[in-house]
Amino acid sequence: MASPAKSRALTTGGPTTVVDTACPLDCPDACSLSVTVQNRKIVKIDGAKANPVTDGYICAKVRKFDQRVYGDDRLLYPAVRKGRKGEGTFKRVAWDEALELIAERFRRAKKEHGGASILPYSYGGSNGFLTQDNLDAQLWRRFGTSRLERTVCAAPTGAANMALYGKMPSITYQDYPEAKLIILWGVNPSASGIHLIPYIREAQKRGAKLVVVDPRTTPFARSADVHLAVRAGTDVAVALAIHRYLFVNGHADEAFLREHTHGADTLRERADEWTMARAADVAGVDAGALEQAAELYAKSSPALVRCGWGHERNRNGGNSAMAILALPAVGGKFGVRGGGYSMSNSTSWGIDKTWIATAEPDTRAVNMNHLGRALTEYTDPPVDVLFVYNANPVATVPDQRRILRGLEREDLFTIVFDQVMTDTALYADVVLPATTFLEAYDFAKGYGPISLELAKPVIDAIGESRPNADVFGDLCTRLGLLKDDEPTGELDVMLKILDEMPGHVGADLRDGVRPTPLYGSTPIQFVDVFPNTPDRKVQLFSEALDASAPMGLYRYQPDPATDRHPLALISPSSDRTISSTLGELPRPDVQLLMHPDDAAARGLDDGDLVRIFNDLGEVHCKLDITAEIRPGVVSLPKGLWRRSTRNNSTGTALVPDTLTDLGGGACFNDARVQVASLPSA
Ligand SMILES: Nc1nc2c(c(=O)[nH]1)N[C@H]1C(S)=C(S)[C@@H](COP(=O)(O)OP(=O)(O)OC[C@H]3O[C@@H](n4cnc5c(=O)[nH]c(N)nc54)[C@H](O)[C@@H]3O)O[C@H]1N2
Ligand SMILES: Nc1nc2c(c(=O)[nH]1)N[C@H]1C(S)=C(S)[C@@H](COP(=O)(O)OP(=O)(O)OC[C@H]3O[C@@H](n4cnc5c(=O)[nH]c(N)nc54)[C@H](O)[C@@H]3O)O[C@H]1N2
Ligand code: SF4
Ligand SMILES: [Mo]
Repeated sequence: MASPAKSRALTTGGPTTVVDTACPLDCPDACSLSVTVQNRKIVKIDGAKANPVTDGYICAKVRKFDQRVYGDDRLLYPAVRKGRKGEGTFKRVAWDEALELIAERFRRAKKEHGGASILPYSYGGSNGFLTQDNLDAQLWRRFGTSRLERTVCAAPTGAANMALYGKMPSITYQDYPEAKLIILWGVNPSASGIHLIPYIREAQKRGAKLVVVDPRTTPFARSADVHLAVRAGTDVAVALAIHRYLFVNGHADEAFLREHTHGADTLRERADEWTMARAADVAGVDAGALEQAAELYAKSSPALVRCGWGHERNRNGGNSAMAILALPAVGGKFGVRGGGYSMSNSTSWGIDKTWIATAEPDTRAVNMNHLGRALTEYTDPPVDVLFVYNANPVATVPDQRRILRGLEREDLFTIVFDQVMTDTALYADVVLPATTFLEAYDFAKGYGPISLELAKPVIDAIGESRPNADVFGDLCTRLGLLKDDEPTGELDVMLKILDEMPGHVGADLRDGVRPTPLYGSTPIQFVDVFPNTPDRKVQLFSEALDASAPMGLYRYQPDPATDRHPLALISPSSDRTISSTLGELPRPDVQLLMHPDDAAARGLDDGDLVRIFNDLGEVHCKLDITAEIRPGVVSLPKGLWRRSTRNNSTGTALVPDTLTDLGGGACFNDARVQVASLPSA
């Protein structure tokens, strides 16, 4: 059995060492890091030059990651609940006792209601191949627990990319300077992937035009040639109007459509209703500006569209991604460096997880966006045991109040395995302390560039924290789920993964910390890489998807706003957290961004305390009145912890748990709210 004290490659050789590693957090960049350690303590976290894309500099968030490593919220020991659920009082116990208790509850749940009454809950955006989907997967699969559909992010864009192109690798950061036109669609690299900034600036310096589609005036929107400040959730109309423009004005690449695509006629028909005037009206933008964007797209080559995630987080998210990603096929933009589409390359390594030996059983599947529902309503079987790791759902998943009601259930046994005492961990029956990426190994995935790097421990594990593979290996062993020759912990799993990586990748990673490109150079779409569809053609239409979307493919579902709740609340990435990670650190007052017209209509002043509310919940915070957000839309940062507002409630408390049209994704930006001044107490 793996022991917590397992020896690992440590920083030795004098009181000050500089250790190279990489950042695995959920950010497309995957920076190489250089960490200074003095007397076994981290004193500085900085960028390293090993990764040419991240070029030696890092974000302010990770510079202060040591505040998480050594912070007051860090979990140091396993512990079991003493007080009420949510109160946060725990009693320290030994690992052995905690894991025995968990194993016992697993056995009991299986006996009473079957394995599916156990719900494992993880997203793992900030986790590489070593801290997710190996021994944890073995545990869930072999014990026969419920399955989890990981849909909180990228499900709609992923479904669209899969349907159209079979997830063909997309344009990487390095090729942006080749583009003559860049469209940033629902993406804000200034917060969410800062190493893309210099590549876009370089393209602009070389004369590229820039179009930004975003309800907010992001830093790039300020320097854009066209900024379409759309109403949240209307992108499908805007993209279809551009398609119509291409078709009607003879700019569609008919030869490419004939040779390389199926279904263009249906797309053409469905786009036809979206005249510039109609789309502009629905999206709340100027028809002239929309036409200018379409014309720029028609006439520029190489033209690159970056399909972000901001436009996917609503009822139309799947169709929005379909229409955006279909643009380069209709416009004939592939086949040149810098032309085509650019999005997450998180599946572009061509790595199938051969190290997971057991196939997924056919047990009940739970959509992770329905956690609250699962905990409060599911009966066949009920959720008796919830095991949360690599996620903080109280802060990050729709319908916060319902999730809290579920977590308060006395008959629910909740395990939270995390680095810090998160909003979710406060409700645990057992908390288990996890190592951070500075205390364990992982493979950091660059999904902007396509790279893999080895993240390695730079200090000893803090307290009694342990890496995921050790803990899941230990649980598997206790439950008798592993065969004699199978890996049981972090180091042997790492070696196994290295062995099973394809081609040169494993060898390169063994060599140490440096980004491993998976292609000879950065791939050009339709030259180096092609759709991974059965006949290598683009599937612009699919009957099956058409039947699965509530109103069909390339269709727009109207805005859910009502007279009582007329404002769209969005919650994009901020420069303070990665999702909710680092949200425990002190921060200035949280502010709701609101346009001056909306504030005036409500008699609100800058700095006022306000309540943001709908039928699901309410949030109290300060108001920031700014023309940087369009009228009708208000914004709170994503990933807030409950303590960071005035009433212990955050943006997700206002988010319905409805699902996107394709992919079953979260509709964070379909929150419709009203805002009023908060009467002072
Ligand atoms: N600093 C930081 N970096 C991060 C993260 C983080 O939390 N913090 N998270 C990481 C993760 S998990 C992800 S998925 C990515 C996300 O990175 P992005 O793709 O940048 O996604 P978001 O931050 O959700 O939103 C991007 C933009 O979409 C806009 N937007 C909102 N609704 C709409 C809409 O309906 N249409 C359009 N066109 N735009 C809209 C927002 O105003 C915002 O400027 O970033 C990653 N990087
Ligand atoms: N309102 C709103 N909410 C959103 C979004 C939005 O746009 N608006 N966007 C969503 C998006 S894009 C995403 S990706 C999700 C992400 O949501 P989550 O998956 O919940 O991501 P995090 O909040 O980063 O939480 C990850 C947790 O895993 C822990 N952790 C990290 N590494 C390890 C490890 O090795 N072992 C263990 N045991 N634990 C570890 C961290 O400490 C952290 O508490 O949030 C979503 N939430
Ligand atoms: S979060 Fe992104 S920018 Fe920051 S260090 Fe990690 S990879 Fe680099
Ligand atoms: Mo995400």
